Amino acid sequence: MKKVGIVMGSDSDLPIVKKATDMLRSLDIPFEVHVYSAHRTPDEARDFARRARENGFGVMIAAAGMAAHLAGAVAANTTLPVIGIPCQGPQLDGLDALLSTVQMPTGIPVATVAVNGGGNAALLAAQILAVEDAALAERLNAKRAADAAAVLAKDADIASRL
Ligand code: RP5
Repeated sequence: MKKVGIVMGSDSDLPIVKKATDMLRSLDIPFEVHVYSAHRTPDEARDFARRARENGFGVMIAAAGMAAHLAGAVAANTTLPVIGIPCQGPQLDGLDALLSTVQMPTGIPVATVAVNGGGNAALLAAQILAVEDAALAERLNAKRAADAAAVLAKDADIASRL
């Protein structure tokens, strides 16, 4: 199976990235994680993206906060699909990172998930890989069914809590 390549701009983004790695692990999807910054280590971020396809990656996830240019910088250097996670920083509630990640120019797309949306980033990566992987698609179907059953259990219980 193709791997998911994950980069974060700082180790301070780790709690958000952990949501993604936990989800990937639960779906038996291999991944590799790095701390590469678009601003502090631009050469390493660029090289990882440029070699990603030949190194066996199928999707990239980039998590960054504040002036969050990492997902765009990765996307500029690969034609693999890139998923951006805007991470909430100390100011502006993550709106800075959201706009920096989502507002990409035509030609260099970044599929941007919600602020701090590590879980959905992993699920979107899984769904991309599942286009060509029937066994993974089955695992995703099973997760959807389990999630729905959990909601219906809450529905059955809600009246007793009022
Ligand atoms: C961004 O700046 C990182 O992705 C992080 O979210 C933010 C702050 O980084 P640190 O100062 O915590 O290393 O590049």
